[in-house]
Amino acid sequence: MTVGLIDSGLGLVPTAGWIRYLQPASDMVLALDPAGAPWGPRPAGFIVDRVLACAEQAVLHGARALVLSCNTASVTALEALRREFEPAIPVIGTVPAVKPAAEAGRPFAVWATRRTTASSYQAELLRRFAAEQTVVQVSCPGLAEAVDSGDAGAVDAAVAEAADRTPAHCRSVVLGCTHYPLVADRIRRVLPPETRLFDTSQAVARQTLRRLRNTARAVPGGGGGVRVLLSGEEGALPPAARAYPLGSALAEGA
Ligand code: DGN
Repeated sequence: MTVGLIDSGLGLVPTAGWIRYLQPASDMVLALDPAGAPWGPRPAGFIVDRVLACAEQAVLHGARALVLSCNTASVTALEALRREFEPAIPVIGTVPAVKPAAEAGRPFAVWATRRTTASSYQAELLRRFAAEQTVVQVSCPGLAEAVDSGDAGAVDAAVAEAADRTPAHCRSVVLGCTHYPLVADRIRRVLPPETRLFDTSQAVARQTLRRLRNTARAVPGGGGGVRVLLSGEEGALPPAARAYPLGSALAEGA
């Protein structure tokens, strides 16, 4: 059974890593959109088109479940993706880990792209789960792009800027963009040591495997293969690909 994961860039790596860890035999198709990245600053229609194009390619290459491994795209294009592919192909979205952070009972900040922090989806998520909490939204312009680029200086600058705008009373930070867990160590360095970080990569991987088990046509097993699909003529992987777990699989699959 092949899982298709979709993101503009390396944000799909943490969830792909968890899927591989939890079920090593899963085959995966990773559909990246380097020609359209970054999605964060783009208009909604653009994001919907790119997500649907990535999904189509992933399905053509055998995906029998689709994970939209991007918060920006999930708050923008999840409905369109579901309309197009469900119920034949289950679609799993990714939204910031507001619920577990709120349940931890400490004031928290949500770091994400501006499109995510400004979305009505996010507003509703906060209203439902964090009404009694002190929540601060911090948009992090340029951070996802910096992660893809592998430029540590650019990552540190964007992280420092976000940390400056995070009030001291926030004792947890939700990493509300799938790229950010890849630089969690650099983020930890600039936050007070007791700060808890939340992200959804493990939960989304578990949910994906659950959905697959519940799909009547699910066939267990596979060879644990990874296939990488890249948009654009050149089809270039984000420069930082090799720096991360699964990066060598990404490089071999490309
Ligand atoms: N990884 C995406 C997210 O979770 O919001 C951001 C991708 C981008 O292109 N900015």
